[in-house]
Amino acid sequence: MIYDLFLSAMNQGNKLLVVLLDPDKLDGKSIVETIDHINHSGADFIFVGGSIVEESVTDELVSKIKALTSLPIVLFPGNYIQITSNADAILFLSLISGRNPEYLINQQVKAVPYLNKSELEVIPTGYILVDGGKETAVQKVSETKPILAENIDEITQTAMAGMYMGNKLIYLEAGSGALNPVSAAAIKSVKKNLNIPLIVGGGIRSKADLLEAYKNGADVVVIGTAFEENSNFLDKIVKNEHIC
Ligand code: 1GP
Repeated sequence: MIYDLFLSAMNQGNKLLVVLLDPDKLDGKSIVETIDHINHSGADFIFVGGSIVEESVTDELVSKIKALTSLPIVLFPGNYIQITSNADAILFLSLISGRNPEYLINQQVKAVPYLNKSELEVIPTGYILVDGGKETAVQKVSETKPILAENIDEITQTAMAGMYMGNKLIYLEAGSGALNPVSAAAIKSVKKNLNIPLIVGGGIRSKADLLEAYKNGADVVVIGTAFEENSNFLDKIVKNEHIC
């Protein structure tokens, strides 16, 4: 099971690296070359998803990726129509930093017929958008406000509420292409209060950012934009260098 990989990594202090592929941003890029880079990057998972992607695009893309890698493929959908049974698992997201019922329960209900037709492993995930210095796609599409970066208590309490509601992962998100990643203080405070794995993503653009997120308590770090802009970005990141 995919979730067990997250859990046992957390329990063993093993840090995990995820490359996020947004089907919307892959236009014109060679999938073969992209996946080849990922296969050699030390990444542990591939997440696929984006805020504005159409149904058939994800389905086709995931099939292609599957043929090119043995890494687990996890859906990170911006919308239920992106659900495809070709992947291994799905982050079943609730946007718990927001107050829009569409992304707290309605999308989830609409997802069920798709999930019923698939064998996807469903991983309940509390998704928390923190202000990363600019308006991001998630914010626009979900019509929700991120939590202000300095509101560490609110971020922490939201993460804990997400855990108490039964989520198995918490995803602290500054938004794709964020100017500022989630702060050290926020990651540390959330980590201290959680007993489930913590994913951190958004605006992580250097090896120093990555190591910093791990050091502060991220169990899993997601890299999207930095890899999209430079597919060599992860080449020098060796697995055992992850842990500080
Ligand atoms: C976005 O957390 C991911 O949902 C990755 O963000 O594209 O900024 O790396 P970046």
